[in-house]
Amino acid sequence: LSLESSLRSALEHNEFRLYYQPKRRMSNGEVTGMEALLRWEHPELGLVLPMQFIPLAEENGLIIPLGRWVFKTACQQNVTWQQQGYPPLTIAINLSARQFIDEHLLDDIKLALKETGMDPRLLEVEITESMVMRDLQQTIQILQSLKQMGVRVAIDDFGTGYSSLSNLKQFSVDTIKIDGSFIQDIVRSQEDQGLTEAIIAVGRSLGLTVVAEGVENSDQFEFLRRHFCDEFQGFYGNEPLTAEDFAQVVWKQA
Ligand code: G
Ligand code: G
Ligand code: MN
Ligand code: NA
Repeated sequence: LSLESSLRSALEHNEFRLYYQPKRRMSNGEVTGMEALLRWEHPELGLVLPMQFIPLAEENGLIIPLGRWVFKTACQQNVTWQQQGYPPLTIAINLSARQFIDEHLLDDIKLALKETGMDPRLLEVEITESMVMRDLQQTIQILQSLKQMGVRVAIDDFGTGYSSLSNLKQFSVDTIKIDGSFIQDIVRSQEDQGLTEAIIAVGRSLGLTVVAEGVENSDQFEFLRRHFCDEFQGFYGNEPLTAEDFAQVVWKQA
């Protein structure tokens, strides 16, 4: 049975899961929010990562109903945690290209917010640089509508695409996330150090929150902290966690 044919029935069979990775403030380690990361619990293959099925889901269109499931599940989890008395944290969801240009995107997000009663200001959507550069006028419209709804916007994998600084200013985004590929060798590579410092400077001058992704060790963390990166995400903080583990690890520790 091919991955593609079992992917089609995975949604009906309730095989998708969301994991939640904390984002932490560099200055004090406080959790500021989380990113929802999709996983497929395949009955035979076990946990399948998005890289193996998102491109397929984009091709066959399943990404649209799957995306709706992600919006709804993430919003519901956010509300549930607050009903359980945990502090309000932002939750970020990833959009892929086909979702971003889908004519029903805004309605789908509005519906998820309405059905769950989630505060829109706690929702952030992550889009990549390459997605925003396709059609600038359309991008500006979509981002303005999200802003009007109160939803935050992050540019994901920042530094790997080609958005110009003037575009970034026009988009009125809230956050840029430095791609993990810059962080990986940051301790040894002067080039990656320079690029990372430049991205942080861009973010600061535009008044954006700058988040470093893929931070795995204390040397990487220290470099970023010394250079005034705002927040970080990565195994050095936490790996992506199930909802149950998130509550245990983040709120109930010591
Ligand atoms: O969790 P992981 O590092 O394997 O994610 C790999 C890629 O999959 C990332 O680029 C991420 O943006 C994407 N991704 C993760 N969850 C979702 C999701 O719910 N929807 C979409 N469209 N992409 C996702
Ligand atoms: O493209 P995007 O940033 O949405 O994807 C984030 C991906 O990075 C997720 O698949 C997540 O599982 C993965 N990830 C999270 N923390 C780390 C880390 O510290 N190191 C590495 N290599 N990957 C990470
Ligand atoms: Mn992301
Ligand atoms: Na990324």
